[in-house]
Amino acid sequence: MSAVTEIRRGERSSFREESPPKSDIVVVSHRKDADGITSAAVIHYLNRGKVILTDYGEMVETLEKIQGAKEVFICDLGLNKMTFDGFLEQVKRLCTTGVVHYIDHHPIDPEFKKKLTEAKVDLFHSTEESAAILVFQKFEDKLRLAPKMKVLACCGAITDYMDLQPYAKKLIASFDRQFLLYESTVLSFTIAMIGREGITGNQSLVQIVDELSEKDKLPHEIDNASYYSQEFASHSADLIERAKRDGKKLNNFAYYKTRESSTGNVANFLIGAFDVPVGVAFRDDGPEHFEISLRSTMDSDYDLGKIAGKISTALDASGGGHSHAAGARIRKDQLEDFIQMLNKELP
Ligand SMILES: [Mn+2]
Repeated sequence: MSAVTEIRRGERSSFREESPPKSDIVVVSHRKDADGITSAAVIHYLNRGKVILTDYGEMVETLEKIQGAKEVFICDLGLNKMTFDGFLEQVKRLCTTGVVHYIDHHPIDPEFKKKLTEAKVDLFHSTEESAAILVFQKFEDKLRLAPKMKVLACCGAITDYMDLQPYAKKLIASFDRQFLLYESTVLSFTIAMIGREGITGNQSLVQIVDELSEKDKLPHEIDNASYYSQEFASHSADLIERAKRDGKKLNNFAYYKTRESSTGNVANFLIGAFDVPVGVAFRDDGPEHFEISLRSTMDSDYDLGKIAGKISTALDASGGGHSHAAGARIRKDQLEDFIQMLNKELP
């Protein structure tokens, strides 16, 4: 029996009988990547509330709009010095009417952790696994008979490069690896295409969450997924050429200014095109800012999250992330400084 048939035959857990959506349950998750989308889908599958997708910059504003919720799930949204105070204020407010669950895997300041616990936030945090895997782990008792949700959690881990972590590895080993790689790729390419085409971005991504959870689809069954994947693959092949032609190489990194929404992919292509350990993509974020993605090879010893944090602090900008994948947002006039400082940090 193929992996797909097995999943199709998998029983749905009975507690999730066709109940109407509950508007007092809200899931807020990371918009841009497959880990955030799959985290939201698994929560939505279990609770059928309202789904809101957001990004670090708008996270506090998003929380401000939630009123009177009984349960709020916040997933895959890391915190930093710039966002924490506003975030804490909002979760404290939300805790007066209900329960706030914060499920995340980005590095967190111990002081933030303490303050969230004091505010009675239900904290489920570990840097060891992807957010979708943490969501699955937290609710594993309820998800045992939901193989499609298992697939989604695996997709979150794979697309976040956390598929070799202990829990993810075990979950992934329970399916066919190639099948999971296909599903993950289709999902992340679909998300990238929707971001790129800007088809009322947020709304379409919320629809994807809906298809994956309420409509019980796998990533390859999402409307237009094959078209999106094929288009994105062709587009990626072109992009490798362009990055090679127009990118610039310094000692240990290469960089490129792009209009792509999936700056992470561009950064990865630069690594291969220039044979460097680190790739950096800059993208216009409005008329005054650049959004920056940094990626490194798995065997690189640089901690990009720390480096992005250090440079951003020096530039009074925001930035941070994981050791092999990080991001920052700077003013356009800081571009040269950013490149020079990065060059010093990557000897
Ligand atoms: Mn993540």
